[in-house]
Amino acid sequence: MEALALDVEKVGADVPIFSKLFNGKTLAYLDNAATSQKPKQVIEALTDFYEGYNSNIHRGVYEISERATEEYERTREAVRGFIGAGSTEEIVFTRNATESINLVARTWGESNVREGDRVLISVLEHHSNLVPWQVLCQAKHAKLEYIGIKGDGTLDMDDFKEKAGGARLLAVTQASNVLGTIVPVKEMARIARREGCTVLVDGAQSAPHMKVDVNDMGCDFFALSSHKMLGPTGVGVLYGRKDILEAMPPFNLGGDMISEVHSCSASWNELPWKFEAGTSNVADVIAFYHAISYLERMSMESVREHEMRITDYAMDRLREFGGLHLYGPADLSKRAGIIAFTMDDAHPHDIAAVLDREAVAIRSGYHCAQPLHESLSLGGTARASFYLYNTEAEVDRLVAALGKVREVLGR
Ligand code: C6P
Repeated sequence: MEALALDVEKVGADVPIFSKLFNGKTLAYLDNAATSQKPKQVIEALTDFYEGYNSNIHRGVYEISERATEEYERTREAVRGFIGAGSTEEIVFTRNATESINLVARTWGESNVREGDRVLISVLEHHSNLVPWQVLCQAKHAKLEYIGIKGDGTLDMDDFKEKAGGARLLAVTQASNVLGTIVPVKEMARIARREGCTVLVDGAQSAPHMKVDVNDMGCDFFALSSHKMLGPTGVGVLYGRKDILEAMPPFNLGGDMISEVHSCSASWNELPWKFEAGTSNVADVIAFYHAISYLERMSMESVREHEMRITDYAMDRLREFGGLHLYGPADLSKRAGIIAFTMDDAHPHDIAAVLDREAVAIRSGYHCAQPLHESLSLGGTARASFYLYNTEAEVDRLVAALGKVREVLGR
């Protein structure tokens, strides 16, 4: 498919929520790390499904069910291409990235992590790539170890290299949802796998924003969420290398994931359906196809370039504003479009609440990464995060609204 030049205005016009008014103003939506807004192509696909061919999949031999099955499986093929996987057998639909990671912890982890093993994660991790491993390690009497970060917010590769030898699993994010740090997962996977360590990459904050190629990256597992990349909520993806998925026991048990069931025994369906028990989130998976097509039409390279430009502009404007502490790498090539910051004597929730009055949406708090905040001795941060539809004018609105925070809080 020929990529279109990224026309930010046109993308904005495709997203219906941007034509609504909030407090009499259009929305400056800067909370894209939490979830993205949806273009009409995705919203219309949901309506088309429910109005035109709503049915269950993999079961009916009538027209609308066959169409639903075809479109559901078409999304799987689109995801495969989007992340560079070798086969659709390696693409499992889940509810979100969190469930993808839990699936690995509860199946692969249950059968592969043993007493005394070491599981390696980083200080950057979101709770979704931390708590499942914490609980698994506690149950198995294994050791959870953290790779540290350096003063500039980048991962401490020396620390990683020291800890990689003999670890059972490396589970690491490709992009931090707080510092924006882009982690060199390809280099890490090469080192870890040479040491016989299995590698899981949390792609929740990378897949929506940059070109991802799981084969080139060399990971064993990769997790993402549709809702952060223009798609609907309720759809996640787990990529797993075929030989590993084949050896893993199923996660949930029930309809669709079985091959045969007798009163005292059952056998499992082929990949990837072995991991998709019960009625799937058919409509949302089908609509996710339109999100992927949309991103591919723009090209992930231009999405990344645009976000680097906006982030650069925002960092400059926020530095000029003064009195803010910005966290994460200054080097844009090592940073996703996420800026966490604090303002002296202003609680991050108060900042977000004042910004909301100006219809500027940001997130505040721990962002589900409390250990990271604790390691930085921070009680929370305010966070602006960008996507392909954000403009410099919206960054200007963020800065102007921060001026209001100063006025309101008397700083
Ligand atoms: N971070 C944020 O505001 P789910 O909720 O399963 O779609 O994604 C979980 C997840 C996993 N890893 C990383 C790096 C993430 O950033 C997230 C979600 C959102 O930062 C919601 S807490």
